[in-house]
Amino acid sequence: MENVMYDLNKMNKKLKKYVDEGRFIHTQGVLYTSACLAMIHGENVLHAQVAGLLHDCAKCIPNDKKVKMCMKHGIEITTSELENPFLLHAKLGVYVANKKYHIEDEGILSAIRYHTTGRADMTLLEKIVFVADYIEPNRYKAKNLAEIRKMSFVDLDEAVYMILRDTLKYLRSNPNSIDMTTNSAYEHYKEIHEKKVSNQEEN
Ligand code: DGI
Ligand code: FE
Ligand code: FE
Repeated sequence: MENVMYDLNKMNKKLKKYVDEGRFIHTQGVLYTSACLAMIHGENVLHAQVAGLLHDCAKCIPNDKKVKMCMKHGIEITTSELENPFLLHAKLGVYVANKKYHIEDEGILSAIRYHTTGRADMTLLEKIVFVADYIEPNRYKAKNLAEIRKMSFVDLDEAVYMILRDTLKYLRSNPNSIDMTTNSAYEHYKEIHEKKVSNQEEN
């Protein structure tokens, strides 16, 4: 599917109608940041732009409608998703990107699917969108942002580790809300981080 052409301009115009202004500005930031990360880490730049642009395409659907749409279209809802229906915008984003924006590429769809929780052993495109979502220029609230931004262009796995570590720290006040996928993603990237640290200590 390498040769499929995507009309970013057309998708942009459509997306603008379905998300609020702040979300639209954020998705532009994720599109450009994903493109930059794709350039430096060797991913298909257009695929990174499409995934970045559409990653939050289901974000502005009201939460009760998110749940209803998932039930209607046979999308499984976990306990933590039922408690925090905003999490469903990732799974529902796959459905909307496929049905409304005609995206069929599995790599782009899985980058949308895992952009919120991450997962263990992500593909390069999944990691790029996951990281771009966190570091894009319009974000300003997260801790350690300058350090994580710099790391994203040096060691992507380490940047994923730092983001998951800080996200779980932030979510710690309500541990029941943490999705299993987020936890297993953290365990995976923590292990990679720790191996790196012990290798450095040996040398
Ligand atoms: O949609 P965005 O706001 O651009 O970003 P996102 O889809 O990455 O969502 C970010 C929020 O998701 C952030 O507040 C942390 C939260 N999050 C990530 N993993 C989990 C989670 N929230 C809960 N409750 N459980 C999780 O496992
Ligand atoms: Fe999101
Ligand atoms: Fe986002």
